[in-house]
Amino acid sequence: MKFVDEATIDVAAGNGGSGCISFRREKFIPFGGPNGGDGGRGGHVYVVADRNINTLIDYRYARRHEARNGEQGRGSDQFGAAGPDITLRMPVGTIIRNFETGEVMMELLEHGEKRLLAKGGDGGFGNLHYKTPTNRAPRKKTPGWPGELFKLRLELRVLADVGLLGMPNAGKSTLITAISNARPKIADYPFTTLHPNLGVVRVGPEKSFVVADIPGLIEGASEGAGLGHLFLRHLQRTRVLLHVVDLAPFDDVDPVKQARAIVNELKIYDEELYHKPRWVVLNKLDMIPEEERVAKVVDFVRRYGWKGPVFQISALTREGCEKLVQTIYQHVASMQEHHVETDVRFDLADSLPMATDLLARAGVAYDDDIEALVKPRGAKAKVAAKKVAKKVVAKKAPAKKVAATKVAAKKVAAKKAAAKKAPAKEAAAKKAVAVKKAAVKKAAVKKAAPKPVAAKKVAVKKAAVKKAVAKKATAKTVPAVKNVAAKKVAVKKVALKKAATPKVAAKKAPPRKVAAKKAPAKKAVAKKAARA
Ligand SMILES: Nc1nc2c(ncn2[C@@H]2O[C@H](COP(=O)(O)OP(=O)(O)OP(=O)(O)O)[C@@H](O)[C@H]2O)c(=O)[nH]1
Ligand SMILES: [Mg+2]
Repeated sequence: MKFVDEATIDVAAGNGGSGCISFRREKFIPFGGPNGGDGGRGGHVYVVADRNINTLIDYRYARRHEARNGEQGRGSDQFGAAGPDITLRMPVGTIIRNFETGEVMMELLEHGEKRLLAKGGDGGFGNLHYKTPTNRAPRKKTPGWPGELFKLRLELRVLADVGLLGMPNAGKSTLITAISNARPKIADYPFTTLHPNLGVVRVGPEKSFVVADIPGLIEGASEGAGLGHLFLRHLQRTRVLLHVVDLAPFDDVDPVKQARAIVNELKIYDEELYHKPRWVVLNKLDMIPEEERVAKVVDFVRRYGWKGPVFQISALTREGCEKLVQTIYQHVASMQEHHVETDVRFDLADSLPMATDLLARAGVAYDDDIEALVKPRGAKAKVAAKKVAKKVVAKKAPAKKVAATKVAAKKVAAKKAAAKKAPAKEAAAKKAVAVKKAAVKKAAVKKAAPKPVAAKKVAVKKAAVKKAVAKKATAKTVPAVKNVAAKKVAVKKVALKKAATPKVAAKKAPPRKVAAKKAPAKKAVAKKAARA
């Protein structure tokens, strides 16, 4: 049967029947009272989870589901009958959302779970209802209330304990066939599996768990490559993901690269899924000569930078499958018992074959640089990659430092020369003004020197210029000063030079040192100016 995991339907509960206006009319009974009955309630729409259904295909074709209206009330005290309810059967694991708002109305998680989806409207009141001692012949009735009406989006997420994840042809279907009662199609071409398959793995009497096999995932799935990434939703309710990796691919592609591509897709699709406990299952070991196996596994783990559980199996020969099944059951059962979503990768690591132990036994260390460079794309990964890139560039750094110090030295010399010119200008000015300028310079130097960051420097420059201008404005009030405009320009230039030079120098040399060197020089200049 065709597997459909999405559908949009309309459901409409029945409207209530309206009440009736009627009076008792019988021979020899004059002025018989009111006897109009109430209307009946409209039918409800229920939904029930059924484990025997595993697709939403019925809802692709039958899109509108309406319950009948309630009957109208009649005379002779007859109340209308309620409309019959209808029940929609849906697979366990269906999520029902409001189509307009996207809000989740309910999730069906257990077989037999019955929920009210749309409530039928109540029936209206007949005139019998309005009979009172003062109004013995009421001519009043009410119409029935309308039933609820929804447009719904149905989404099926299969319920399984374990999800299989991997590239096409990794051997997922072969693995589920080896360990469970599922018999999906297996073939040596990609995308053999086109929809999820569930398999029950029987570990012992009354001991079992469910595995979900989904279509293969390829790089770019989030952009629609292959079958896209929408099937990943079926892994969202699993407790553990088994990442099946083909260790002996036909086309000699790098399994590490493929594994990373899959994990990257997982991260793009859903961060929560990415953080779900994930075990690496290295498959097709029968294809590798026995003497090369350990080396190949160790190489994969080292380059992949994997530190979690790793299993080595051959789904075809069923080698290693029994151990895998037992370990999965152990962990799934412990999770069910404690009702906690523990991180099986690390918290219950004692009984798991961890990659770290594997490498420790082989005496091989993780290659951190490779790990950082090839980790899934993302903000953190980029930072890590940059760090590695810095390490590589670090070899060339000493040469740059030498060049930077040379440039810094040149700039210091230029500053000194500028400083010499500055006192000359100041000497021409009056003493009081010179003292003020020196004070302005010091203030500018203080603000420019201690801030190492380029952005801060720009701010400092502006602040220095502003302060210098402000001080000049105050200087206008000093009566002794003539040529105030010319002096202000000179002050500005000096302030700008001082603010500007530390920035350039700071880029190439440690900023604090440079600033420290410049500060005394500026003070000396200021002193000279004061003396002059
Ligand atoms: N030698 C060997 N071949 C294997 C093993 N597991 C799977 N294969 C073969 O690999 C091919 C692909 O296996 P499938 O189980 O269909 O792979 P899949 O991951 O389900 O692939 P898709 O459904 O396309 O995503 C088949 O020809 C299998 O016989 C294994 O352990 N050893
Ligand atoms: Mg398959």
